[in-house]
Amino acid sequence: MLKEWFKRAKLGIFLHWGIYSKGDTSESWEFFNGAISYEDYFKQAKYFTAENFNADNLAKLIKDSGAKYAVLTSKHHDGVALFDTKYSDLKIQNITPCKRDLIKEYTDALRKENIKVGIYYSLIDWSDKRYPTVYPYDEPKEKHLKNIYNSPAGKDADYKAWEEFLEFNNNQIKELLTNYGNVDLIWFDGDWERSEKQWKIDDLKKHIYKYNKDIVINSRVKDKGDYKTPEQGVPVKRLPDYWELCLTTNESWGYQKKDKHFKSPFQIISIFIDCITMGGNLLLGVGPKENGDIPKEEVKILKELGNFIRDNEEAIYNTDAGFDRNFYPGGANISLDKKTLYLFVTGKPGEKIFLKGINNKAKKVSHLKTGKELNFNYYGGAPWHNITGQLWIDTKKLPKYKYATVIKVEYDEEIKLNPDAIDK
Ligand code: FHN
Repeated sequence: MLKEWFKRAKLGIFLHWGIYSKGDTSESWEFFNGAISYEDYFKQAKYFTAENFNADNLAKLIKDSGAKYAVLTSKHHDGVALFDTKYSDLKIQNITPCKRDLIKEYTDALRKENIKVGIYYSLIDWSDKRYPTVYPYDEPKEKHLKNIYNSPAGKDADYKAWEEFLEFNNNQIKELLTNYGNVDLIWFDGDWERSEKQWKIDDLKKHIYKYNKDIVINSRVKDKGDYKTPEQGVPVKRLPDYWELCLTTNESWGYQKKDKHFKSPFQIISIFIDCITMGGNLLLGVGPKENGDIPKEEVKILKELGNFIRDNEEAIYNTDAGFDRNFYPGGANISLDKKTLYLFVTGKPGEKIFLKGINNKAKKVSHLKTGKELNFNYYGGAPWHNITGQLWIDTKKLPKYKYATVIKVEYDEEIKLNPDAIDK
C-alpha cells in the first residue's frame, strides 16, 4: 500500500550529484557508451570538492520550492558511493578531495526541515567486476551485448560472482537504511539490465523491509514497487496506479555546462499542474555542481515554483486528482471531502471557462488566492434525460497572475461526476 504522505507530497526534488558534476560529461553513461574512456571519466573525481555545499541551505531551498521530499543519488551506475560505505573502496572519501559523508549531511538536514528523506541507489554497478558476470536475462552469450561493463562479453557466466555482487548491493542498501536514520523512500534505478529472477527482487524487498517496513519503494524493481516512474515524458492519460514523473529542468540529470536548454518556470509549473491533476507527483531534477553550488537557473525555477505552490497550497497538497480532462481541460484537483474543486488556469485567464459532466450545482466560485468571488452561471442540461448543464465561470475579473491561477468551486455535497452525460 502506497504511503499516504507520498500521495499528498505532490513535489519532490531529484538530485544527481557525483564525480560527473564537474559539468563536462553526463552521469555514468559517457564511459559506458564509449564517448570517453573509463580512465578519463574517473579523472573528473579530482574536481569533486563539495566545498560550497551546505546541506542546511540545500534543505531550505528544497523546502522553499514547495517540495515535501527529496531523492539524492547515493550511487549512480558508475558505482561511486557518496556515502562512507565499508563494502567498497569506490567512494568519494577515497577518490575525491571531498572527505565528508554527504549522505549523512543530506539526511540530517532534510529532517531538520521536515522533508521526507529519499535515497537513490543504482542496482547497476558498471565499475564492480562482479557485476558483468552474467548475461542480461540469462541470454546465451552468442546473442548478447558485448559491452564489458554489463556483460561477460563472450566469456562464460560466473554465477558465484553474481551472487557475491547481489550480496554487496544488499550490504550497501543495509548501510543506507541503518546508518542514516529513518529513510522514507528508496529510489532504485537500472533494473532493466537483468531479469526479476536475476535481481532476486522478492529477496531484495524482504531485505529492505527487515530494516524499514514503512519505506516507500519506487517501481524500478521490475515493477514490483509502490508506484510507477515515467521519465521525461508527461503521461497523456491517467495511469491506473499512482505515479511520479521524473523530469530534468534542462536535458540533463547531472550538471552539464553546455546544457542551457532549461524549461522556463512557466513550463515547469504547467507540467507540475498536469502531473498532480492526473494523479501523479513531479520529481524535479536538480544537478549540483562539483563544488556543491546549485545552477542559478535551477534555483530560479525552484523559487518560482515555490511561490506558486505557497499561493495555492490548499489546491495542492491535501487533495486528490480531480477528474479527466474531458470534464475540464485545464486540470482540476478535488478536496479530500470531495466537496470542493480546484480548477487550474495556466497562463493569462481568458473571458470564461466551463466545466461539464457534474451533476450537482455549485454554491460558490472564487479566486483561491484572494478569495474574490467570481460570477458563474449554468447553461443547458436536462436532468430528466441524464444531461448535465455546463458551469460557466466568468474569469475576466481575475487578478492578473504570472504563471497560473486557481479557481475554487464549492459544493454543499460530494461532487457527483456524470461521465456518461451527453449534452445533446
Ligand atoms: O540511466 C539513468 C539516468 O542516468 C538517470 O539517473 C535517470 C533518472 O531517472 N535514470 C536512468 C535512466 O532511466
